[in-house]
Amino acid sequence: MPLTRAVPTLLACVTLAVTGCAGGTDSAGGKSTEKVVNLYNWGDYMDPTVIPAFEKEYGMHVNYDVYDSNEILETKLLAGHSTYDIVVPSAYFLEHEIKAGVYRKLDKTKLPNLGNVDPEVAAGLSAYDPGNQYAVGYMWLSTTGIGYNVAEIRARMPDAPVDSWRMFFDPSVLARFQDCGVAMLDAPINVVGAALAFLGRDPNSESVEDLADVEQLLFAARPFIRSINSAQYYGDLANGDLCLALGWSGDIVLSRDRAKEAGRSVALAFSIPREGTVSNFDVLAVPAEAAHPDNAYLFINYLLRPEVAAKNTNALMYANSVMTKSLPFLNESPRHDPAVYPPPEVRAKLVPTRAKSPQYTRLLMHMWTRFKSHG
Ligand code: N2P
Repeated sequence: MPLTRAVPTLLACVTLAVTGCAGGTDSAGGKSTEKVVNLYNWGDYMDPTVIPAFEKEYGMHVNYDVYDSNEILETKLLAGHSTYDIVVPSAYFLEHEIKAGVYRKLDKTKLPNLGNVDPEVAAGLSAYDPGNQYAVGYMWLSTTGIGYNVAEIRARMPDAPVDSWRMFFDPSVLARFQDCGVAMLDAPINVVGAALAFLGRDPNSESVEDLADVEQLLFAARPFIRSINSAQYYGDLANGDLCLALGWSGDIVLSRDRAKEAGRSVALAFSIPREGTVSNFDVLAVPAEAAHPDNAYLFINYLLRPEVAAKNTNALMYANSVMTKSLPFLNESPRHDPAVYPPPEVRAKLVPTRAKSPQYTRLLMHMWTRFKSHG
């Protein structure tokens, strides 16, 4: 919604500039003094009370526009002329985007709460952003795993291997769930990472042979898959419209809890497969062309307050980057949920998704387009 809300404000200020507008554009640096932050984020990826509380405290207006894939975000950033002040890429896309020059180096003097980010998280992020110069951790852990409707799966296969990628990559298993609805993320790097984990290969492999083997698995699964998306599947699981999804931890765990709270008969579960899986690390970054960088810093700094970071984890079921300091503010459920904070033996099986080369990405995207359209 919100980008469209930004446009009238900007236009109004340009029109009023002659007569004096509270906002307006500083012709020297292209920086605007308007009290606006244009945030471009994943859908369902911020507690709904966080933005109004920030707006009230600072007298700012936050426009929240959404996307549902790193590929969409990257295409916009590389095309230039985006109007965003803050974006939320996954670290494995950030690395390439930094090299492409789309981000502004952070002015850390404007981010006094940076010290709240756990050193372990900042160190993990520095593998993608050396020296932590361009990005701040937002959610440090999302895993790609299996979301399922317990009763529907059990009814079709009492001994279904719900903790194994065989659920998707063994067609004799997957075929049993076709009628109750199967979905997969539209996130090629994560889906391929999952398939490589199933094959016992390196989930970050860029080998052409590995990709060919994954392609075979995906094409064999395709006839049984009803939808490929990253923003609808979790609502569909909660409504009972799907019974199995290859998806992201927080979205599935949240749907599970919402269905329970609403007293629906749908009981959902999330599992991290025993073959291992990929994890993602999502960050906050300021595009080089942002018109309101100082407002962006103010909002990023606000998100790094331990109580605010905890609100986001409580609402989203993803572990935040203010890991230790936000713990006292967490609800029981994310704090003790192994899907949100996996125990050490499960964490040992998580492989952080690494940046992919442009050559490999081209091959992968070709394969993915064919996979999606394959009947
Ligand atoms: C939120 C999706 C979060 C992205 N709906 C996980 N990397």
